[in-house]
Amino acid sequence: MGLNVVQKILRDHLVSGTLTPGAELAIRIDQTLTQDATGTMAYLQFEAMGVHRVRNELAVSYVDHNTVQVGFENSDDHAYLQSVAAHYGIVFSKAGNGICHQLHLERFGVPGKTLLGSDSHTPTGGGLGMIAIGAGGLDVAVAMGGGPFHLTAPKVIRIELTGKLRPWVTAKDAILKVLQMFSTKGNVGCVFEYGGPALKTLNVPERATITNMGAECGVTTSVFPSDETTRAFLEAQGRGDVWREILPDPDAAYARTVTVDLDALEPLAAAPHSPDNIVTVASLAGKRVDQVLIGSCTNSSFTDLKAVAKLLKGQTVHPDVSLGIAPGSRQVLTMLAADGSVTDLLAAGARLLENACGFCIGNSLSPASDAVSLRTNNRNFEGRSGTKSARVYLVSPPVAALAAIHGRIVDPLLMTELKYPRVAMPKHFEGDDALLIKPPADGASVAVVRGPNIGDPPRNTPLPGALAGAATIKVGDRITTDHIMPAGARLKFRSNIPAYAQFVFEGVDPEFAQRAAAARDAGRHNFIIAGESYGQGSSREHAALCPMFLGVRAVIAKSLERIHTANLINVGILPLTFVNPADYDRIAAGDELLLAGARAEIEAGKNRLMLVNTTRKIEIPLAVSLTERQQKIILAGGLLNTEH
Ligand code: MIC
Ligand code: SF4
Repeated sequence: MGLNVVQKILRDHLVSGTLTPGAELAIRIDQTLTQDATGTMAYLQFEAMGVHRVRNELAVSYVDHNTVQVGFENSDDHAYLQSVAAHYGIVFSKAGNGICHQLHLERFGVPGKTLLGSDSHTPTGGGLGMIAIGAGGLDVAVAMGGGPFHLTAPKVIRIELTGKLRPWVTAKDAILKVLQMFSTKGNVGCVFEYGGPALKTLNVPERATITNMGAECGVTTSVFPSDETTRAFLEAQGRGDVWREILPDPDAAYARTVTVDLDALEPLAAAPHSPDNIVTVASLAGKRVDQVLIGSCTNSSFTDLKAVAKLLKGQTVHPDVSLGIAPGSRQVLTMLAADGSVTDLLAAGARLLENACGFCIGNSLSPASDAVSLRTNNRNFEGRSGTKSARVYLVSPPVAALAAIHGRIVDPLLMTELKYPRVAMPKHFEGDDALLIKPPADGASVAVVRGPNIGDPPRNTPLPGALAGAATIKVGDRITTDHIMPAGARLKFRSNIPAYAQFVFEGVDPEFAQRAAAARDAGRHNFIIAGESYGQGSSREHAALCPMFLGVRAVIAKSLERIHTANLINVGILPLTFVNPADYDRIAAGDELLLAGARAEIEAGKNRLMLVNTTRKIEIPLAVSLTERQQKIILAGGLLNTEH
C-alpha cells in the first residue's frame, strides 16, 4: 500500500510508535517557532530545563502579537526574548518584521520538514508541504531541547479539490466551506491532506490560507503536497534550493475522502460568534458595516493585499466605515509600497496598520458597542475583538474591501460591471532580512535580560491521593481558550502568571479567580465542569497554567480539544470526560466532588475513575485516557517535575 503525504513526512521523522491511527507517536522536530505572547513562558520553561543551546535544526522567536507596547511589560518581554535568542542560538524576528506564520512561509519553511510552533496557526506551513503543528510552549521548549513531540497518529482525511475558483471566490471561501462541512468540533486526531486536480490552480499563499484556518476545525494539522507550484514560490523567495517534491503515492489510502468542488463555491462568511457559523455573503447583502479590518496570518499576503489595493484604487472608503489594513510582513509592505499600492490604499482613506497580529488578538481596534466588524482573520469568538457586543463576520479580502467602499456588505457576484482584481504571483519577492537577528555562534556570554514583570514558570505539586473540592465553575459547550484566558488588553501579563491568573474566565464569571484562589488557600481542589469541545482555539498554555495556579486539579468535560488537553497534562491537571455525556446535568456549579482514589487509580493505569458528587450523593463514571508517559506527567504534577 502506498503512502500519503502525511505518512511520508511522519515516517521520515518517526522516533517511536507506529502510524496506526490512534496510537501514540513520537516524531523528531526539525524547526520550531514561538511568538511573543506564548514565547516568554516557553523560553522560561526552556531555561528551567537546563539545556545550554537549542538542539533542533532551526528555532525562530517572532515578536508579532503584542507590539503595541503599552506600559513597560511588553517591551520587557521583547528584551527578554531577544537576549534569550542570542544566548541559546535562536533566530530573533524583531517587532515590525511581521506575523510569524507569514514570515515563516516566506523565509524558513521547507517542504518535508516538521515544524512545531507555540501558536495554533502553525499549520499555515502545511501550505508548503510541511507537517506543521501548533502546541503549548512547554512542548515547543522540549522540541528545542532536542526532545521528540508526542501526538496521536492521525486519521488522514483527503480533501479532494476539483474545478477552479470563479472570480470573486477565494481560498478563504474554500476553507469556510470546509469549516461548514466539518465544524469546529469532533475532528481531534485528524489531519486534512489536500489533493486533486484543482491543486495546480492554487498558489502557496492560497494554500496557506486554507491550512491556516484548518486550525479552526481542531485538526492536528493540514497539508498540501509539495509540487511545481511550491517550487515556484520558493524560487520567487530566493530559496528554490530547499524545494523537494512530496506527492502522495498513487495508491495511497485515506481514512476518508471528501470532495470540494471549487467551481460550485460562492463567497461565504463566518457569522458571529464561531468560524463554523457559515452563511453566504449573498444572504448578508445590505448589512451595514462599521469597521473593516484586512490582515492577520490568514489573509495578509502580497497577493491578498494587492487585490484589495486594486479594488480601492480611485475609490473612497465609506464615511461611516473605519478600514484598517495590516500587511503580513515587511516584505509584503515593501512590495506594496514599491508598486504604488500603499499610495492607492492611503488615497482611498484606509488606515495602514502595523504588520503584526494587532486587531486579530483584540489588543487594538476594538469595535464600538454593537458594531458590525468585517474581518479577514480566522476567529470571531464572542468578545475576542475586545468588544463583547460587537458582531464580527469573517470574510475574504475582496468582500471586505467592497464593504469598506459601500458601507454595506455587497454580493460581489452581482457586481457585474466590476472587474475581478486578479493578481499574478510575483516572479520575485522583494525585501531583506534586516529585522531577522541571527544568534552568535556562541551566545553563552550574552546576559539574559529580565524585567520586573517576568516571573518564574509556576510548578504544580504531585497528584494527591484524593481530589476533593467544589465544581468551582460549570460552563457550556465550545468554551474557547479566549473564554478561559482572555488575551487582548490582558496580554501584557503573559510572563507573570500570578497577575494573569486574576483574569481566568474573566468574561464568563468574573468572580471565578477569587473563588478558586480562596478554595486553593483552604487546601481544597477546584474542578472545572464543561460541555463539548472544551479548550477550542488557541494554543496558549496559560489557559492551563493559570487555572493550575488557582488550584484547579481536574477538568471534567463532554469532550476536550487536542492542544488544550496536552497543555492540561503538561501542568498536571487531570483531563477527564463523562462516560455518559448526560451526566453533565448531574453536577451543578458549587456541588462538592470527590475523586477518592485518584492517584492510586492513575498509578494503576485505570481508564475509568468514579466521581462522587457528595452534594447529591451520586456516583458518576469518568473516562481518563492517558498514555504511560502522560500518566507519569500527571502523577508528578506536570512535565517540568519529570526528568526534563
Ligand atoms: C490566537 O490567534 O488566538 C493566538 C493569539 O495567536 C494564539 C496564541 C496566543 O494565545 O498567544 C494561538 O492561536 O495559539
Ligand atoms: Fe496572530 Fe491572529 Fe494569526 Fe493568532 S490568528 S497568530 S493573533 S494573526
